[in-house]
Amino acid sequence: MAGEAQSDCLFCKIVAGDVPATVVRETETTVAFRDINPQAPTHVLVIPKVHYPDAASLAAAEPKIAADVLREAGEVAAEEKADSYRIVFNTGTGAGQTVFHAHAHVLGGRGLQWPPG
Ligand code: D5M
Repeated sequence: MAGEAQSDCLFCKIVAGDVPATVVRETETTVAFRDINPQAPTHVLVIPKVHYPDAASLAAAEPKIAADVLREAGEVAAEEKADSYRIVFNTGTGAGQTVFHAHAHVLGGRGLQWPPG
């Protein structure tokens, strides 16, 4: 059913505590943890606890939780003292999405180029 944990999903396993992660924040609806392959001094992933394959499908089904993810991304940036930062939702393999559980990348702590590659 939509939103239910998927047994083959890495980020559902992190939510369940079955795969370790360096968690920096947790709320009733979200978990934020450090990316295993950081691309900037601050590189934190914010995920909803419910499973949706990407940010747009999350927002369509659970707009409040999608807003929770965005708010938590801002809280992470504030805690990391990143006054300039980028929130990225890679969507689809062509855009570099490799984990099909909605997640926001929060990147900061260095200058960020535009446009991204
Ligand atoms: O982003 C998926 C991101 O997930 C990518 O930057 C690596 C990160 N990742 C993968 N496995 C882990 C674990 N176990 N802990 C923390 N971070 C992880 P995408 O936008 O799908 O390419």
